Amino acid sequence: MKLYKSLLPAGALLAASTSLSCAAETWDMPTAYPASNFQTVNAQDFSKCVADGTKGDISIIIHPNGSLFKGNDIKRAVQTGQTQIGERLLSSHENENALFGTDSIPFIATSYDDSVKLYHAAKPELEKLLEDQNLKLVYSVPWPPQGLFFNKDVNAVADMAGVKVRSYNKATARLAELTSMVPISIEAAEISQAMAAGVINSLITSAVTGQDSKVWEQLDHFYVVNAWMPRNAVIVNKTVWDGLSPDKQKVFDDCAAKAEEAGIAKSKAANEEALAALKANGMKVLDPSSKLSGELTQIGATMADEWAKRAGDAGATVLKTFRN
Ligand code: PCA
Repeated sequence: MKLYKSLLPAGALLAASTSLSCAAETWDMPTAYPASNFQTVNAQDFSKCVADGTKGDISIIIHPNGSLFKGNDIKRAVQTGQTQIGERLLSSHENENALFGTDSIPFIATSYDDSVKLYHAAKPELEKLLEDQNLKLVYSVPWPPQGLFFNKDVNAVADMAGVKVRSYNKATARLAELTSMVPISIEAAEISQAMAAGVINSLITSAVTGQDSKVWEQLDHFYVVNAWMPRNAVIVNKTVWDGLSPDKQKVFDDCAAKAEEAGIAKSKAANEEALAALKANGMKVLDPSSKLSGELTQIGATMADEWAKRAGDAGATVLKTFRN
């Protein structure tokens, strides 16, 4: 080795050692949604932004649709360093802390503008919570507003009794309970199968996830309820983050800001496209009757009170900041 080194010109040695210390790294990024979904497309763009910004030093490989880790396991996998980075619906972890469910309080933030305002109000708290779990929040993008899919006319909450509905977080499960439906927790990647098998016959989700799941094969009604706009968050292992040079951290911050902005536009466009696809596949896309809408508003108020109790002072501060 010594002999070999002595044969190399000084410049070449320096170049060799520099490229060694910045050896290109490949990171794995599990996500729970299909490759074609707007969240995943946005993550691909983010990955490209990071690759370009770090001149190829960090390649982030996206593993969509729960293929590397199932949705519910992604946060823990990033936390424990089984993978460097991942994308997860944070409200699914509301059992750890009510603040993770801030984006799923019914009828609080149901427009994109309000979703962004609520996110910024909650962000300092979320960052603290995540940091305590060895995680760093990179960026977050809202899903389109949540509605209700059924295989029949539903004109009042009474029509929902006994319906088996897929749940994905505490809010969906609680809404099911308060409407006498039966909540069943199912990963997004398994919705189509669960519907085909008759395990569920209803969904509380966006038109986009309805389209991703080809919901029209089993269901025929989508009620545009605009209940809430849950968010996916991209999180990175904090030890990995702390190991990045300030320059690389800046690349991540810049790409994250771009991803948050572009993500909103992608979410809006995906919603329009999905609503059209539901109709094109024969589904009725409907506004809820005034009876149903009134009943859901009341249930939403109950859920908001329950959330406020769980979230305590920190939750109150978030809502106050949001409303100011
Ligand atoms: N799609 C995701 C979360 C909210 C949404 O619109 C899902 O159903 O899993």
